[in-house]
Amino acid sequence: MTEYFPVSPSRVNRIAAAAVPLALAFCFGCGKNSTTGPKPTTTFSIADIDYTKGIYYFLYDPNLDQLQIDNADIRLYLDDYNYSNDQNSIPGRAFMDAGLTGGPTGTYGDPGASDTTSVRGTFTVLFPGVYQDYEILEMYGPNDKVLVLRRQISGEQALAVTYGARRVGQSGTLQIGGQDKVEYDGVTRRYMKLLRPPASRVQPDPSGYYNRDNLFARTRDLELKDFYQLSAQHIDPATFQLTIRRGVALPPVTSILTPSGVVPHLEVLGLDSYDQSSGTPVRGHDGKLDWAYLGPGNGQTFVDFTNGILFLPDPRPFAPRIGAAYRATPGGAPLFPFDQAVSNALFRRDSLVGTASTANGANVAIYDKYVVQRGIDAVYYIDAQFTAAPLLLQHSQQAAVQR
Ligand SMILES: [Ca+2]
Ligand SMILES: [Ca+2]
Repeated sequence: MTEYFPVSPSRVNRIAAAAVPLALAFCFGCGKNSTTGPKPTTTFSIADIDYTKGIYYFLYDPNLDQLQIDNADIRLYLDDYNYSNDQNSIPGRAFMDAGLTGGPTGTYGDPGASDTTSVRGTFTVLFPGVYQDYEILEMYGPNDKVLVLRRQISGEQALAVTYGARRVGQSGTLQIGGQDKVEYDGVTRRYMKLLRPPASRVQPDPSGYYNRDNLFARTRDLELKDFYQLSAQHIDPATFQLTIRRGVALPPVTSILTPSGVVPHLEVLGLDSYDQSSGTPVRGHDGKLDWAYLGPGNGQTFVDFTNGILFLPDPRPFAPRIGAAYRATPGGAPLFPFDQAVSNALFRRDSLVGTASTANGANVAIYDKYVVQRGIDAVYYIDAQFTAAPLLLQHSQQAAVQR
């Protein structure tokens, strides 16, 4: 069983604010009938290991800090590891945080104030906007903002950011990075907060797993691991069905038998926290996908039907960092208070916190193993069934054939 532990009042308020009763932004079954004739039903499966990588990032680690940031104060920088396009780039030094962002005072580069673990590079500013380089999402509420990049980053590329912020519960403002400092070699570098270091800087421990004792490995928590691409666009919501299965057995294993009854994986993964059978969402479970995100107001559903993207609210849906195993001392504070608060808000009767061989076994490997092997490490599968508009690529292929 998932354990529920008290979190600090500020954390409770933080998540409670995000979990306001869910506006019925989208109505399943209310879709207009297609006027272009029946479309074929697609069945799509994706393994737990195939979460989207290199696209979604927090602006700071919500397990370590809590900041209010105006979007207008954000400056995002990319070192694309390509020297041929550096005409409009600047030298930069990006620092990671082991605790509070930029230390207590938001100061980078001072060993007495914050960690000096950092990477130097040649950075180009990225621009916000629907047709630009990135956008800001708020599925975890207005404080814990999420960056979505237009282009995936990988390999030796580095992502960094500067912003003004207010630390929740404190007065005054912080300037996180943005200072230009002349360094030991005479080069003036802009100090930044590191969001993603070059891959070669993030090394596993001898067991083959990433370990938070490696400071660069901590930056891995800035990348979200709970988005999945459904390889479809313009999905018809009225046709959308989702199940989550363990393994490849027949009949498929889509639930967990617990002392309190059968708990579908849909609820275990945090996608069924409301009973909507009466038309008004109430806390509980109806065995059906909830309509909206945990987050408020923005009208986003768990499924972005237009772009074919599934969001699972738990930061590590297939191995949540919650409960007794993730507290420093028995009964003590959670090591990952944000993860715990999200889980508490999900209200699920069980979650994947067990050892690998148990019915609610966690799959830690997909998040922390250095070399993930599909045949060994994929355990859970997301199965979606829907009708959708043909992808643009298919259109162009058909057009080519017709010519
Ligand atoms: Ca470059
Ligand atoms: Ca539901």
